[in-house]
Amino acid sequence: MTKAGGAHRAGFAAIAGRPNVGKSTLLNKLVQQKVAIVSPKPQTTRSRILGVVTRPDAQIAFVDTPGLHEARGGLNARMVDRAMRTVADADVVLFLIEAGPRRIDPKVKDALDRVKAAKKPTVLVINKIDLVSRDELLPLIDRFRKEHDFVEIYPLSALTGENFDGLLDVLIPHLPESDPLFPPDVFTDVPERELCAELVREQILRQTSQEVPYSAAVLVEEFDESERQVGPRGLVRLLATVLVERDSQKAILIGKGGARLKEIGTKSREQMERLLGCKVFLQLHVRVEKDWTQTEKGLRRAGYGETE
Ligand SMILES: Nc1nc2c(ncn2[C@@H]2O[C@H](COP(=O)(O)OP(=O)(O)OP(=O)(O)O)[C@@H](O)[C@H]2O)c(=O)[nH]1
Ligand SMILES: [Mg+2]
Repeated sequence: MTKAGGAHRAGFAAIAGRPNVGKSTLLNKLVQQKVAIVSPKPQTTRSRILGVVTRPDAQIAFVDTPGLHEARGGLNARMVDRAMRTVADADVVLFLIEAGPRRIDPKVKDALDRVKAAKKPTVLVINKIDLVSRDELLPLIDRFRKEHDFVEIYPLSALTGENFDGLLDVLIPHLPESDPLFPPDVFTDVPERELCAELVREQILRQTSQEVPYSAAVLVEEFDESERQVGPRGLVRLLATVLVERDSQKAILIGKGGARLKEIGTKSREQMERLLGCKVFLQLHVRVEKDWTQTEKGLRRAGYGETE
């Protein structure tokens, strides 16, 4: 079914920008599901995460990306590389910034320069407008208008939903005429076990500090659905390993008498139960994989290999 007279449109929209500006929050708001983890720390997202929005007249496959930052090799370089590849493959790009000072941070300008080089129709989304007054917003819009020929400048708050409703209508005209790319009930291509691994990583980001979150990866070793059914009697058994880079990080993660790991397990299990719609039995182990963020072998072991 299409709008009277209009053809159906479908395509990919990349969500790009500096770390921590709210890209994953926006994706979850668009899809009305928690497909991407969110935390107050930068560099939360490490891979491309698809979230599909289906309407009668259009289907938009949004792709959340890791924040664009000055990466020096290893995992960080891989993250930025993935973000840029997603931008290169997109039909339209949402370049996200946070509402804030009128002066443009050189790091934001660097990130914008990379996106501009992809030569895609780009919407500037100014997020977090709940944190600023209208008087602060207008000069910012003027300032960014001089930086690039954006197809639109769109201020909103992904957190409160302020001014969110018209965003899809801004994007759809930039998608090609096409039949839907995904069945109407599909909202992501990330497998459930990956989503569960990310929920553990989210708790690590929230419950540890300094370098620990950046040295941790989560691997689901077993995902046993043999007792799965919807409701309180269903059960999924999950065995996950947290990789860290050093013994000292392992000790921090486990905590006194295992308290930290227990709390990470409890919180992520609650989230998994919400996601899967049944009970979850979660076992978490911690293993040291020395300097895994820095070597190709380590990245592969942690699930961030070249082709993954
Ligand atoms: N006040 C306010 N906070 C927001 C808004 N959107 C996101 N946040 C907060 O900003 C922080 C970062 O959000 P994320 O969605 O993880 O940011 P991201 O751009 O995906 O970050 P990376 O994955 O690290 O690149 C979190 O604490 C969010 O709750 C918003 O509209 N208003
Ligand atoms: Mg993110």
